[in-house]
Amino acid sequence: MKNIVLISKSILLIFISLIISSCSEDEPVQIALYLPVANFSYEAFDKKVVFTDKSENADSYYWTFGDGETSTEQNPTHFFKASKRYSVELTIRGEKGKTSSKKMTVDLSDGSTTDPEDVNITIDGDFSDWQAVPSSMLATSSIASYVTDLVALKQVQLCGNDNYVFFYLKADAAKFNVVQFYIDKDNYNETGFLGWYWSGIGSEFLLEASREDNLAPTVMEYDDANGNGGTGWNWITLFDPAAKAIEISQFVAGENNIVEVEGRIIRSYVPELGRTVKMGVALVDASWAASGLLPSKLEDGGLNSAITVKLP
Ligand SMILES: [Ca+2]
Ligand SMILES: [Ca+2]
Repeated sequence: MKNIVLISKSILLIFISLIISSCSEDEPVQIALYLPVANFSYEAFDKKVVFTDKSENADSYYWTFGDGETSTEQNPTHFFKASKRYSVELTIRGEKGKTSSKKMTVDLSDGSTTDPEDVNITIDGDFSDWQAVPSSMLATSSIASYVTDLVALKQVQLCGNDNYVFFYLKADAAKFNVVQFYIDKDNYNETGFLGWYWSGIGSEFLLEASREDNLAPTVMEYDDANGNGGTGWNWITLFDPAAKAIEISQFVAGENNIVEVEGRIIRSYVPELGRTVKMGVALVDASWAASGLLPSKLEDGGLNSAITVKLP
């Protein structure tokens, strides 16, 4: 259908050009040029990646996969050797040799990069909708049985869609005054704050919110220039609680001081989140002592890695 439209447009342009040129012999004939625009998507299955061309006006294709391999197929399937990040580039050539390129990072570092499914959570204090979240999009961390201190945080669940990162918390209300979400936006521990609680997480953002304030958070960005990407505590306040970067349900009270709450972090308040985000959640009690931690430390006391959540 598109081709027919393009052809008829071309015929029309040529026809008009002929009329113009027959009217005035000195005018050059105008011929429309359809410029190439490179684009593609991909789906990864472990280290096998299926690329789908989404370009416009391409006559030929040239792929570089970032591992020294190339292809001239329109829709190549490529097998990578390692589970890491590759910079893949598609260059297309169209009419009159015009070219266009598109570059994308293919991140195989966490083993699954299939296109995420859309998820949604209603912030209503009914937690049954979490069971409908596809397992590939749901990240859950529960307190380990061997944990004897920092026991206030029992469970965290995370998932996200284009607009929100949804969270579920289950905690001991007697020891839960402030929640801290440490967010590694780029899943890259050489940028951001290297916390004391987890390994392999370099947090760019910290959302710190008190229960009395309905979790209205102060959003802080790590000051890389003055913290030097290490463990120096140096954050810049981006938004104060009035910005309402978090919306929550009511706290649902259970037995033994347990409370449950679901909420959503508005993604636009935490800029530049990648599609794979690492997060750690800590609780602080009324005297500002750490009281809860998920993921928990390892059984030997060593640092655990953070929760990894997939976002669209
Ligand atoms: Ca709900
Ligand atoms: Ca980082």
